[in-house]
Amino acid sequence: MPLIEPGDKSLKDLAGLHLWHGELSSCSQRVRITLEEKNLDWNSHIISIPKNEHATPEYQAIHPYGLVPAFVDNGVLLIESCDIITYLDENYSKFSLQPNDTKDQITMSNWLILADKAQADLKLLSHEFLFRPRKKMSSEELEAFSKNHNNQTLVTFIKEWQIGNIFSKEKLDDSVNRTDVYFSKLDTILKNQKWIAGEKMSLADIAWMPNIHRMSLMDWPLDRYLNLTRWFDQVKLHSSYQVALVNWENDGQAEGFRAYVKRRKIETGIHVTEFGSLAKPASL
Ligand SMILES: N[C@@H](CCC(=O)N[C@@H](CS)C(=O)NCC(=O)O)C(=O)O
Repeated sequence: MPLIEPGDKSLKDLAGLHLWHGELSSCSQRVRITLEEKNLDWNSHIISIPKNEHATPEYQAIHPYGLVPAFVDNGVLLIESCDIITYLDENYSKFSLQPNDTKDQITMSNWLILADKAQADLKLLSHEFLFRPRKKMSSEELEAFSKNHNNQTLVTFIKEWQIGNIFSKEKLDDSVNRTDVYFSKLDTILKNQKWIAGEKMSLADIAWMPNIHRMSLMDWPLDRYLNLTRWFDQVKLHSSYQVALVNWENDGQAEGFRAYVKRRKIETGIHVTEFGSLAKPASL
């Protein structure tokens, strides 16, 4: 895992664990869940994405791509959520989140890589099916964001999202299809074991919790995957899911998302189940 040389040199003097994170950010959620599972004390620095706090020069001197999360352990900066949770497990060995068996360890590593790959689809689907009610940026605000944020991939994405009323059907179909493939693969694995990498909860489960949670908010038909649904029910019983993910949502936020998803479907017919493989019956 590459160590990042921070633009903000004062980070090197920070003692303890520090996390720059967004309340709803899935990548932040997996780091918070790991910190909670490992019972570690940490310092919280909220970066509000809706308020574009990730576009400030100060934050971009911490995270070179202006994304959340960023993490500092006693002056050492780390980015990339799956790298951070792996680092935490390797360096804070109490309450290990790794399977004991080598085959299961490989499964865990593979699902961490896939969680990272799934991020672009999670982002597109979340911005389409959940985040549209966020206040639209004025042309001046969009211009300022484009000028201030150094991450051109993010700027292009945000412009496309802000300017249009809906992403292209092709993009939405592709993201739905890839997500459905991941969920179906997880469902198959979970047919014969309790957790993604064996009989013990591991980093692989933590990496995928935010994704399934996010899709449940957008009314993704999780009942198509019976074993994954059973897994999610067992996740919900873990206090780390409640403390580090659900409790960071504002009061009524989940209900607000669900109401929006329902209203949009009634008013416009637009709903995630109208796209890609979800538009077909589960058996086809
Ligand atoms: N691969 C990175 C992805 C980081 C990322 O994309 N973070 C999102 C939140 S989960 C973000 O900062 N988005 C900014 C935005 O949507 O404007 C990781 O796992 O940490």
